[in-house]
Amino acid sequence: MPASISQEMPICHSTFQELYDKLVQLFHTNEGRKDLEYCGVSIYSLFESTLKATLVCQGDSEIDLTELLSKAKALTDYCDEAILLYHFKEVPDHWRRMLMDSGLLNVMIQLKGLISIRTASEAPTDFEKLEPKVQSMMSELDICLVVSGAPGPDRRSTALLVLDELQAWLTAGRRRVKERQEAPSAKRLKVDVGERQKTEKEEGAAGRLKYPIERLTEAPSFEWFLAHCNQEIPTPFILPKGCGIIDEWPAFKHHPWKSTEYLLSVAADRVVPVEIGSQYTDADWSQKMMRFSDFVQEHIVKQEKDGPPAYLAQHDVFYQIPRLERDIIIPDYCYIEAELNDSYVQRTPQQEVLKNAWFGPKGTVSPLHQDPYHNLLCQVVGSKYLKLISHQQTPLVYPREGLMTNTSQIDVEHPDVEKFPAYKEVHYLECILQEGEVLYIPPKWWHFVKSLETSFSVSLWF
Ligand SMILES: O=C(O)CCC(=O)C(=O)O
Repeated sequence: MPASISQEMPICHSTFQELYDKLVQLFHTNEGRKDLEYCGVSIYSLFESTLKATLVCQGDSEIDLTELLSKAKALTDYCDEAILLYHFKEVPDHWRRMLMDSGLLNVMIQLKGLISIRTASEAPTDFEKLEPKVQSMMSELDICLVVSGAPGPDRRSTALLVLDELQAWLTAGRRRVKERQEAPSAKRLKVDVGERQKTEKEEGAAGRLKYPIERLTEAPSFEWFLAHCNQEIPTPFILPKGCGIIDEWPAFKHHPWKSTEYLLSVAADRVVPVEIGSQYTDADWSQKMMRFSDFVQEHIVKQEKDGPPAYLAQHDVFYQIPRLERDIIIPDYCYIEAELNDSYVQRTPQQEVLKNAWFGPKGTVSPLHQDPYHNLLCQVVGSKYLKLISHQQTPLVYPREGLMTNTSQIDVEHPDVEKFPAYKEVHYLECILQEGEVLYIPPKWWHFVKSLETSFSVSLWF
């Protein structure tokens, strides 16, 4: 992670200049972009000539900048089209590289435009004028980052630095505007994501569970955990709050994920993939890229009752927003290197721990499915109900055919036992995973998950 230019210092107009200089440095020679020639001579020359013209352009001519911007935009649009022609695993590197570089060039031109608006950004009106420009610049770059995967030397670190600094600039600007608008006594209380629904929480429900998953009283030793995972059929268990596994995560302390104010200060203007619909097995389910602040305002703070639920699900938000990665600490258990067997047939790519965020309002559902890895599901905010079924009983849960064989046909909340009679015989385990707890889910165990209130969890697959 590159060092932050601004750290906690007041953010001013010089942020734009520093980021622009960083991009000039990145594109300083064409060493790192020889392979862009594979995109064809016309695209490659359009990129190189636009870059050259950007570097020499004085920035005070709006016409020049508008023309340059439309060329950079044409390049990103062209790359998007080219990428769509391939299956996502087969997109040639040069198209992903060109998309990332054109996205960065696009930012460079817009930064030049911002630098030339010689306003004192301390004034709220100036900030309000620049805010939408910075927001749209960030959205465009974020989409290039997510779609391209940011290949190429220093591209990812540079794009993340730009996004992080612009986010800090916006957050600081908004704080200043708010401070000016509100007398200290009139300051609104911040809305904590988990707080509002506490009364609705299914108090005591844990006691009513029929087949509860075992809750350990303390963290087991590393050796015990390894031996447990190496069993032919390891069983799930819960590591309690306070046992020291995740209690020290900054996400519970000085960077509280419970606080929408904190989350927005880190990621308000980032664009993230959000699932829309009751569950991914439904016909009307879809995914869309959404500004994080819109997702939080519409689906977490307001908890829109009308319309389909939205879920930021199974997304490696930590790769996209490394500042959030600093809020978690991967437990040592994830590095045990358990033995492969019939249910654990493959390790994660490069044996890395696969981290995913699951953030959504009350009522999000992950339908009954199985995953190939050991999993520590860490509950950071709110609580979730989970039903687990061992893979030995796979025939009783009627896996789907085709591309979704890891997903059951059973609607756990309303099982159709006429159509799926064997499901009546299934033995299951269940739990309400509370804030601060960690659930171990063994490989291939079927699991159904429903949030009981606003919830933010992190799954760690290993
Ligand atoms: O929390 C959820 O909604 C699903 C979690 C999950 O499926 C997993 O961790 O593998």
